[in-house]
Amino acid sequence: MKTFRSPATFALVAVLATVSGLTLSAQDSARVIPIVAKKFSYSPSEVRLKKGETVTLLLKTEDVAHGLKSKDLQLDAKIVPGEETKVTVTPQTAGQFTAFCSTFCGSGHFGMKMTFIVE
Ligand SMILES: [Cu+2]
Repeated sequence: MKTFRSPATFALVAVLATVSGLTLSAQDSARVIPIVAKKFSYSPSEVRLKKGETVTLLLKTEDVAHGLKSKDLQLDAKIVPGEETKVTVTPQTAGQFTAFCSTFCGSGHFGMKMTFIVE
């Protein structure tokens, strides 16, 4: 179909092939879901996942240190002010799971939770 007429064209195609290869590998990496913690809730408060799909949770806090823990999802993260915490989750079971704050953060701490729905 296409013929390479000059070495320059060939070099350009080679570069483009390399760049698209990099793009492909970036697309292979996990879907990123940002979650912001703030006394005493998470935003969003509900996240939908797919069974077997690996996702990266990008966790941030707007105030004090929090945590995010769910035994069912094998999730146990610390969320520290001024930092982004990345955790990878691959749900193995469909269902609805609650994740709790695992770092004491004040009067509402024990009610601080969010829901993961695995489809
Ligand atoms: Cu807390």
